[in-house]
Amino acid sequence: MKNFKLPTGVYAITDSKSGKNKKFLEYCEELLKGGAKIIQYREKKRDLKTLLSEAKALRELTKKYDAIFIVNDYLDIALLSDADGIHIGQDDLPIKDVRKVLGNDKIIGISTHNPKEAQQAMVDGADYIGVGPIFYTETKEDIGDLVTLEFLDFVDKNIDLPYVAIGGIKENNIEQVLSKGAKSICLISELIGAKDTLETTKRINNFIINWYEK
Ligand code: 3NM
Repeated sequence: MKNFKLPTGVYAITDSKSGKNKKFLEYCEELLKGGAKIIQYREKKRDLKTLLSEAKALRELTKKYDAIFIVNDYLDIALLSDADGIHIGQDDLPIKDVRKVLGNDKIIGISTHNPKEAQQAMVDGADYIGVGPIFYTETKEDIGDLVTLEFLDFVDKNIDLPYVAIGGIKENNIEQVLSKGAKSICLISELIGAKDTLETTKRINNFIINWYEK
């Protein structure tokens, strides 16, 4: 997508594990009410029919809140749910092929973990990149080495693409991430695992926005 910009603030990602007993659409609505302007549907252990029906339901909800809707990994689910785009990993289909299927009006994001991957994402025509894991996290399995704030600093200074900082980011360490210039910040367990997802999202989202309006 031409000139795509990630919204400044919380980049929300769904995660039933962090949500424990919370109902999927209820916590998604709290994330959106709390101010998240982008939400990624990311569930690893679901059959395809459930993935599609949840993705379609979240597509409808995001329309109500005027938020961007991204699907993790599944190209078929992204197409069938009319998502705004897809987020893929390094081991997924190549960006050039995904672009052939989705066209130029959709958003393609890719997770990156080192300068080479970030530079390659630019060459391949990604619309944004994920930068992580910055800190230790138990939310994602097989996370690999932490990229630390050093890689975030590199991306901010050298990569001409919007990026989302991710991995182990909490209310008590978010300033370290903001200090590097990150404007789009993903917190999964901190928000979905919070007692009050709506209030926590609102507080953190406003904190990020205010940081850049200072
Ligand atoms: N991707 P939390 S880290 C989904 O580094 C995901 O690419 C990562 O969850 C990456 O905010 C991660 O609970 C999990 O730490 C982030």
